[in-house]
Amino acid sequence: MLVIGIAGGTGSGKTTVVNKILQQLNAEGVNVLSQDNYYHDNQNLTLSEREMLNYDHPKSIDFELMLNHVRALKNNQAIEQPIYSFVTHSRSGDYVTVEPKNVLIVEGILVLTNPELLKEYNLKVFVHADSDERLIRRIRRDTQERGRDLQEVLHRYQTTLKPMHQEFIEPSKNEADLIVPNMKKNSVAIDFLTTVINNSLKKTH
Ligand code: UZR
Ligand code: MG
Repeated sequence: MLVIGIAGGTGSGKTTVVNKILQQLNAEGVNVLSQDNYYHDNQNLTLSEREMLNYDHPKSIDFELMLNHVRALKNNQAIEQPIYSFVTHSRSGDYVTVEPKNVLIVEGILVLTNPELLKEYNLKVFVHADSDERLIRRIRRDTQERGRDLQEVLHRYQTTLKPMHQEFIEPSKNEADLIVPNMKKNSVAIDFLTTVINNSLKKTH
């Protein structure tokens, strides 16, 4: 199995890059494990307490579970993945069964920050977009899709997202084998990526 880690700041367009890769590869053979489903479950806290938490620090992620799942899939075992809700900031209590496939993409802002997880990847990718671009995208997404208001988004960006980005996410770029620009058209970079993936699939299978 080929395991690919794809990180990048909030609003850098990781999901878009992953979707473009899926379009070019045989999507049947690819699993995507999103960090979004591996936030710690804070059911002991109230909703307003959970809204106050820092979701951009590595400690907010259940890396132990994520690592177990990556290793299980590599050992050809299916996993029960928790489903997480951004609305309630907690696990929904439902699970999806994920069967092992030839390619595993692990995607999320912090997936290149965990030393144990880094050892599991065959290819490490960092998606780059300038911070003003990322802020614009984040404002659009949070106001249009996540029901947050502008003041709330700006406050969170300034007090949490930006410092966490500088402390943890940006330095993890150093771990990357490949930096994919995602400011405008990046079809050449995507072609490189899918070629690398296809070549290593040919080699290992
Ligand atoms: P991307 N996040 C939530 O908003 N709620 C949660 O319960 C868990 C995570 C957000 C988190 C982070 N920040 O910046 C973002 N906040 O998900 C990362 N607030 O996702 O890479 O798609 O931007
Ligand atoms: Mg995303």
